[in-house]
Amino acid sequence: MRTTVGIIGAGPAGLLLARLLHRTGIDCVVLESRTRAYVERRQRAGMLEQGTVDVLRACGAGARLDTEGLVHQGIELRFERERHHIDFPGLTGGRTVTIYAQTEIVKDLVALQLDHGPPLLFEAEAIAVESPGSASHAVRFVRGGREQVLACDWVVGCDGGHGVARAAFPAGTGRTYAHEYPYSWLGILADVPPSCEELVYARGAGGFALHSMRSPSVSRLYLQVPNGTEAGDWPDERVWDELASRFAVEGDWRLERGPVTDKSVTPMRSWVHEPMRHGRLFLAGDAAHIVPPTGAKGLNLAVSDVQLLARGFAALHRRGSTELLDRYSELALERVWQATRFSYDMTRMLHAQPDGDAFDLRMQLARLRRITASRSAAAELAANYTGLPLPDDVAGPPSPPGDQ
Ligand code: FAS
Ligand code: PHB
Repeated sequence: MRTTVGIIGAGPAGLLLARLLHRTGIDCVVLESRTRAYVERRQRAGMLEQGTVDVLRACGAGARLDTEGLVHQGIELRFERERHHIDFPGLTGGRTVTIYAQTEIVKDLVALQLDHGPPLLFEAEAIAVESPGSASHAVRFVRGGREQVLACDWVVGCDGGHGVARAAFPAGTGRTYAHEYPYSWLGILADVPPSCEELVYARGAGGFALHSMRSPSVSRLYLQVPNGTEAGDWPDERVWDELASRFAVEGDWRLERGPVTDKSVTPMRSWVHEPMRHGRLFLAGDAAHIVPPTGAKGLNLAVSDVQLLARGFAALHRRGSTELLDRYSELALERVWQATRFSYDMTRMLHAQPDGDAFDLRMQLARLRRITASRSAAAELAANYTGLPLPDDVAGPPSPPGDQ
């Protein structure tokens, strides 16, 4: 097989990149190791920045998002039994966020691609990226028990936190920065209407809790738990009891309980690989960076990476200019480090530190009080949460040559 851009991974990064390249008239092929059913039901993110909504709409993947997405005007911070609303449009000049599950984004992009997009091969596991520094590449992959080769001019590793693309960086050409958090998240999906209009981030006496949702009838909730926790250690009633105590406030707010349909534990880490390019091999999304989900940045960073990359390929395709591709790693890492910092700050501010003492808690409460009392501090949180704008000259998807 031969193509221009070989893409490894059909998560949000790989699928959106294929969509944007296709609309620009650039050939590509996506290799995905899992089945379609698996990638379409893998529970992950749910909070979309304004910029993510804009690019999905602009590339023709916004129909269901527009009808089923839940647009939110802010979030609630909850601590010391008090409720504090952070008004995003008021603090950012009109920006909002949208709840629309990553599973649904993946379903929308897979359907578009299989309908009239470039090749998307499921159960095709990439095993190696060859000669990343040379003028032409090969991705060796296994499908149907047979080893095959995808020859391509460029390779983009959108293969997540445990992918193979990164391994193709010759020794000494890459460097990683990492921070492990001394706690994890236990997440549940429950068939019960959400007990709040918008997301609630709580620093309860027992630690962090988050009330999110997937639809008017499905709630998504998270609890801070010690590392090493198994989902089986937490029977449903124990989860609901602990959530209720961490969300407890003055007044008559009540946490509605219901059947738990999914329960999983996610470790928390911040991790960045630099650079995000070696020769004709690029990394995008979780293949290059992982953030704790407290700032809701994982999916959104993956989207902004491929927006930058698609613009770079469009400039090469149209004007023969590699200028934007040459700036990709620098521009993407600028955003990655800001999102990594914001996610770190949110995580440190809202989670009980296992080795923490009364002073640590006082520091967290003082930080929360500053944000809920000062317009400028609240505006800083709102700006980061709704998504820092991309540099003007690369904002938005590349416009298609003609509507496709
Ligand atoms: P993905 O990991 O989504 O996709 C990579 C794809 O590459 C996968 O489909 C994988 O099967 C495929 N692949 C891997 N190796 C391959 C190979 N050798 N050959 C072919 N294909 C290969 N973010 C939030 O904002 N909120 C959350 O609540 C949240 N929860 C999360 C929970 C978990 C368990 C994880 C891991 C992440 C979570 N995230 C969350 C972050 C998440 O949303 C990621 O940022 C997002 O999935 C990144 O998208 P991709 O970069 O496309 O990587
Ligand atoms: C989610 O809805 O899954 C979600 C939302 C916001 C976060 C993390 C997860 O910060």
